[in-house]
Amino acid sequence: MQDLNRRAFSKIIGLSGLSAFLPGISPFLPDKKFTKSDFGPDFKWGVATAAAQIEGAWDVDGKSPSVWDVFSRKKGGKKIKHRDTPSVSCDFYNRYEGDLDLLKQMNFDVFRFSTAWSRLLPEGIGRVNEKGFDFYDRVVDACLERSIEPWVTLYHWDIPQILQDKGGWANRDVVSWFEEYADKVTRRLGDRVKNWMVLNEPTAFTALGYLAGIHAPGKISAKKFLKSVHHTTLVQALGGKIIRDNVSDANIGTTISCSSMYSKNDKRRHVAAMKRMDVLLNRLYIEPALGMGYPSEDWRFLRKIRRYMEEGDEDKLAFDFDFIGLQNYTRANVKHVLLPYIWAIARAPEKYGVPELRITEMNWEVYPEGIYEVLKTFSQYKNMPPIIVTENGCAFEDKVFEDGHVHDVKRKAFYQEYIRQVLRAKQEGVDVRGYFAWTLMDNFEWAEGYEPRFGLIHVDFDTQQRIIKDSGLWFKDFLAGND
Ligand code: GCO
Repeated sequence: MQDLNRRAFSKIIGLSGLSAFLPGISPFLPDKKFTKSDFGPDFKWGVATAAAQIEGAWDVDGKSPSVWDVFSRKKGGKKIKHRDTPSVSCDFYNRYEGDLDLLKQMNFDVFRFSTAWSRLLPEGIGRVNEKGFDFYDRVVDACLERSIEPWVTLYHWDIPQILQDKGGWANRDVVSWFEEYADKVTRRLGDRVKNWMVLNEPTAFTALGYLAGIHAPGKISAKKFLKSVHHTTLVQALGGKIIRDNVSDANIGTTISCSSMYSKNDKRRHVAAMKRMDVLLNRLYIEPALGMGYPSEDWRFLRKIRRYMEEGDEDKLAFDFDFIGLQNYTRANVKHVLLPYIWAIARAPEKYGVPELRITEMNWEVYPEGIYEVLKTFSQYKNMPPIIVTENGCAFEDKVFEDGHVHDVKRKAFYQEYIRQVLRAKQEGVDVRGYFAWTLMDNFEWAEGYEPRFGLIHVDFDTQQRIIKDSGLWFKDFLAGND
């Protein structure tokens, strides 16, 4: 497990509760035309980003190091591809106005971004860094001036290192640390920001950070993993309550990564492995939030979480969210392996015959039906709130052509086909109310550094020059109603 990188782990992670066996290969290119108006006038179209991936300015204006600033420098930087760090990244901290202009040029009306805890409360708790708050005030105002709705994620994986030094998510105190942070951010921005997400993909930062050890803080410990899961689940619900208390007319959600699930074949051990993986990838955070408790019947290891629960905790896991953000990239084809705790791994797409054309830079299969499948599956939960697709996108190698453009044919086709599948789910009655592309511009892709490019905008990291890619130009036309 230790030497798995995220691309490899994404074969484990990445992926929703449908069990089926390898179906035929789906067409990559769309076979039916659709338009923006098919989604209705109130459907939200946005792009998503995260502070640690775009801002840079890692030590500027009073910001303290986040867990990613430190993790990316550990062991001479060898935890991150090409020893990249998030120090400068897209320099969004200084360039946000121009970047929001580009977002507007592509005709999006939502900008999803996260606030960096270590910029706002450099000691994690206590003292407030006014310069940090000024920055987010300016970003929010710059959105509103351009008629862009700001959608804010409170936590996108970047806990202050100072709190990590005290155990981070594995220390129960994180619940009160987060409470203070969330309270301060929502009081300050809540007069102008009405759309909030508590957490980004908790499975990723708990499992990759504490079980696989490939993301910050890079630990491998079952105990720490289970504790971090429980504390994160408490925070997920508590964060919702804080927003409800502090922000009038708030639209409150949280985001969950999800993938449709397949097993290698119908042998019992592979099907059981797929069910465990389904718990980890899809069910672990949504079910407690919906008042169903932890899904430990299909992954018995989770029963140990009881050891870390205090009296009354059971009643603190649920929250009545206004929406759930689902984030989908690929599917999981799972088999049983001798990997402790989970005893399962998602197979590399080439192992089950996926052609190269349909495999992204992250080694993820392009599987558009998967987004339809997860939307259908999640919508079957009792009491499931409306859904927003808060992330969907892909990394392919890009180049700037002689004509100065980035002709990213595969990315454009990817978006067309996935969005068509979102429409299919919507037309079959799934209450999906928005779609946010991942992501605005090429950025720091965690342990993969700057190599995989996910942006609708190409960034030259030497000059900070931006070019809207053909995929971004397609959105521009589509969202103008011209395509
Ligand atoms: C996630 C994160 C993003 C990633 C994106 C591509 O979903 O993992 O929200 O930060 O960059 O998913 O891997």
